[in-house]
Amino acid sequence: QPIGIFDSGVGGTSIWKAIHALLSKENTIYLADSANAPYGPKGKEAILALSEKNTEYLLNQNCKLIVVACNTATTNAISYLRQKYDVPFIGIEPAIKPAALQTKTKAIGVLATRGTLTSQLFCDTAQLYSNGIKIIEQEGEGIVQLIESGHIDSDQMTMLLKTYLKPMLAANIDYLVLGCTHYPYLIRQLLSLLPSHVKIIDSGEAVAKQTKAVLEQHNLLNLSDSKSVLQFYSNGNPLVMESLLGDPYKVDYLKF
Ligand code: DGN
Repeated sequence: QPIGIFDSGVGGTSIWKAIHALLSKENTIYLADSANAPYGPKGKEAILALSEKNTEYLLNQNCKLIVVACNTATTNAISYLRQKYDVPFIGIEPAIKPAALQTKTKAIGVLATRGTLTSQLFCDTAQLYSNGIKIIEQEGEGIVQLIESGHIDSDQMTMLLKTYLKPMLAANIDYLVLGCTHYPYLIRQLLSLLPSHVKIIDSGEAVAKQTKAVLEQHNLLNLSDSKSVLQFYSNGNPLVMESLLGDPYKVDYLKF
C-alpha cells in the first residue's frame, strides 16, 4: 500500500523528497492539484472541499496514510479530514516552535500564504510562542503562482522576495520560517538576499520523521525488499513538476 501525498501544486514535492530520503522503501503517490493553485487566497470552505477531493482520490488508490504536504490545507482542513476518514493523516505547519526557541535577536520571520496566516491553528501557535518574541508575519502573495508557472528564477521573483524580506530585516530577525511547501525551492535566492546570520527553517525533515513514527505506530511500514513504486500526478503542467523533481522522475497528467 502506498503513502499518499497531496499539495495545491508542485511545492509539496519538497516534502516528498524528505519523505523518500528517509523512507526509500515506501511506495508513494503524489497528487499536485495545480489546476486549483493557489489555495492560499481561497477561504476555508473551498480549501476543505479541495482537500476532501484530493483525499478521496488517494484513498481510492488504496493509500495507507496521507500526508497533507501543504501548510494552507493542513491549517484549514486537517482536523476535518481526521474526523471524516479512518487513515492516519500527517500535516505540515510553519516551524514557529524551533525558531522561537532558538532566536537570539528575539525576532523571527514567517513567510506563508494568507490561508495559513489567517487560520486558527496558525494564530494559536503564533500566540503560544510570541511571549517576548516578535513574530513578523508576511504573506508571500504571488510566489506560488510564479513557481507553478515555471518562473522560479525570474526578476519578478527577486523583486517579490526583496519586498517581503524588507520588514523582517528591519526587525532584525535571525530566523526565517518557510510556512509554505513551495518556498524551499527558493532557499538559494533567499540566502543571497539575507545577511549571513539569518537561518532558514522549513518543515520537510520533521514531517518525514513524523511520517515514519506514525507508520511504525500503526505497523504500516513496508518491509518487503521490492523496489519502491513512485507515482506523480498533476492536473497542471507536468513539466514544471518534473523540473523541480529532477531526473529520473516522470510526472503524468491526470484530471482529478
Ligand atoms: N504549498 C502550499 C502551502 O504549503 O501552503 C501552497 C498554498 C497555496 O496554494 N498557495
